[in-house]
Amino acid sequence: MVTIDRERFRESFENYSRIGATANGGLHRLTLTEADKRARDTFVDDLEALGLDVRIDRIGNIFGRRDGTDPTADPVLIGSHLDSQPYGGRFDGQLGVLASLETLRGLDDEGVETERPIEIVNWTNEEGSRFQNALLGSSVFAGNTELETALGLTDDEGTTVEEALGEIGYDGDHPAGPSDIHAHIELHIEQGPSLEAHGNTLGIVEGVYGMSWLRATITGDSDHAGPTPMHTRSDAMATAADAVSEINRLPNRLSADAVSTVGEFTIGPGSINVVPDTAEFTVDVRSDDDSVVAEAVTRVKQEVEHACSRHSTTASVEDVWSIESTAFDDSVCDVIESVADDQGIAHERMPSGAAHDAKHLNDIAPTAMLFAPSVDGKTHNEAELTEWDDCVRTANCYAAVTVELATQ
Ligand code: HGY
Ligand code: MN
Ligand code: MN
Repeated sequence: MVTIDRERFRESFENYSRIGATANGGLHRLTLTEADKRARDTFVDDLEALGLDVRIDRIGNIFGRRDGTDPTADPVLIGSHLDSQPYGGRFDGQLGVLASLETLRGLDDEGVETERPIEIVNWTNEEGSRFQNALLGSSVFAGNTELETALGLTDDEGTTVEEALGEIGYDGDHPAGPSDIHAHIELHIEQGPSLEAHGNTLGIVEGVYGMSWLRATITGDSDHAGPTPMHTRSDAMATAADAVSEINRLPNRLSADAVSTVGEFTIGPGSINVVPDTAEFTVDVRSDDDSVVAEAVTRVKQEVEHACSRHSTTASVEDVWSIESTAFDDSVCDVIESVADDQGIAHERMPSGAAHDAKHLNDIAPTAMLFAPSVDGKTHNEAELTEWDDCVRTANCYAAVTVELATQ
């Protein structure tokens, strides 16, 4: 039995939360930036302090390996991500990485040897905010994204993933690709309202929604805001505004769980008395049902087209990134449920509307996730919060499931 050391866990969490901390109590720790480097360096130091064999792969994923009594056995993989949204919370990703670290520390405290090796991981670019292919490191590891494609992705300044990895010294040389894993579990915050609403402490995550990211670029014609009659304008901003309000209404017409989000929006030339000639915006559409996501993508493109015809503008809509919905492994979910029952933790089975690296691991190993409750469901927000009791209780469950899987 492994017990999470509550105070050490808290101290570790506060220590990492100072890296890239924002004034409002959140994190600004975009992937492969200086702040991400400092979090990575701290993580490597912590792994080395545990005497783990540390390796960094070609896409910058960081692994630590704790040997088992049977070094030939396939390992159990635990972990999550340390990168954050531009103004994200301290729990998204970080909770899972630090609960994994405390699990290994707890095993050492109690001198527990597991039959299987246990590996811990920090994935590169889970968030997809700076380089818009989320779950990047885990998708390369699982063989779902070519390494060269991933290394060639660029941010808004034109910096490639490869350059950014080199700048922070995490351009590892270990091959980045699938290896044999017995099972993978990820602890993460729910980032939604269900656990709190149902009075449950633990979510047993049975799957992840499918999703698609698009980028629409509208082209009009700049004109004077004064003498140009409304009916002769080719206004890119008015076109985008029309399309976005329709895109926001789309989910209700498609399914109960469908969602759409326009997260980025820019116009040009950006002068108070000039009719805008360019507008660009992103769209994120999701559902547990891949056919609903496909329908949403088709409808988004149609709404843009209709808006262009109303405003005499033109548009291009780029398919940026997508993943299919995923069903996690029943047997791993069952292990989580039986441990939660043993520990008397109120739990429920649920899907995840948020994407997670576990989605890719599920393609190469039996995988499932554990959720800790989010206060008010708030996340991707500096006010993101999970009560410390809930962090500790779910981490204890996570540690026990890890040991259970490592002795199978
Ligand atoms: O977009 C997501 O669901 C995740 O936060 N990257
Ligand atoms: Mn996350
Ligand atoms: Mn996130």
